[in-house]
Amino acid sequence: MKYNKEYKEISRLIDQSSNIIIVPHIDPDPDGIGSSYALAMTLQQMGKPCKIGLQSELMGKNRDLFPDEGFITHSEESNPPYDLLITTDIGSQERVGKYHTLIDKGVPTINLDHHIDNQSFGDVFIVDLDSSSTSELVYELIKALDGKMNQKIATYLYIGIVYDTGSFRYSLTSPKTHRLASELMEFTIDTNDIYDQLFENLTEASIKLRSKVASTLEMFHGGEVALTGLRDQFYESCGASESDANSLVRIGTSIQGVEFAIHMNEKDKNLTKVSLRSKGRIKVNEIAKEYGGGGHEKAAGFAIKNDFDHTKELIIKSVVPKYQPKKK
Ligand SMILES: [Mn+2]
Repeated sequence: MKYNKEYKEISRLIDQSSNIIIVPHIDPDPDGIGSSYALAMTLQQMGKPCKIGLQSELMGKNRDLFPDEGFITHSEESNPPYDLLITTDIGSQERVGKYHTLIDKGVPTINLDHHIDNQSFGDVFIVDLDSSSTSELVYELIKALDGKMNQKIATYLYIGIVYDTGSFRYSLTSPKTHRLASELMEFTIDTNDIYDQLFENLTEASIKLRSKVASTLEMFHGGEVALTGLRDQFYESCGASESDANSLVRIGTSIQGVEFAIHMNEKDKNLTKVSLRSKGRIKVNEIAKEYGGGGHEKAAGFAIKNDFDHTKELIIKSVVPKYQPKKK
């Protein structure tokens, strides 16, 4: 198996621990929470006391999809103290939030993720860029740990996979993703209800945010390249949070004739994230690499340590021209 060494090390850390905390990222999405719920239930079945550490209460669809199973906490403190931290779906370390004090104190840390910008922190990490979701990766970990699958665990993993793959549409959806999903479906999952709750149940804020981002659209190369941007101030004006800001790069890719979509995300005054999507005419991972990022031929990203306007200038001057238009 691909991660045999890591599985062994993870198993050893779990054996040694007596109070585990699992932490998904700030403003967690259904993949972060689903994978955490599935792992927490598995560890509890193995007789390991286990909590899931959140920064705030679950809201909106997350609250509907993830009922209180008794393991949510909002504190990094515990008696006895936590002696193992497992982060799920967290690409960058600052998104560990207040639970980072555990890392600072030297609590052993396992990092399970599939983001291209993962800083590979932690004592053991599985950062699998080919995984459709952290839930897919956690499913394989549960199998490796000889955990027992049940209807609830299967449901939570299925939610994470369906969410992160946009219901099996995005390019990281692999034959393996479908195989796992079919195995999970053997546990009688209400797939239709999950789909509705995830995708037909948008918040007003997310629609407003989408329309704000759509209004930033600029086209280049005769309509083959689309550029959109999410400004930090949009959140406040739309009453939105990061959990409302999903798949915004797809505004560009969904436009007829677009071959190359670029989406900028203003993180703060000195950091702008850039997502790139290609329909195949341009390899976006090669561009991302030039700027210290990474990814796949059709989906990649990087971050620029500069403000939004300067990043936009750079994109228009240096990234857009890399595309060779079909028609001239
Ligand atoms: Mn994810």
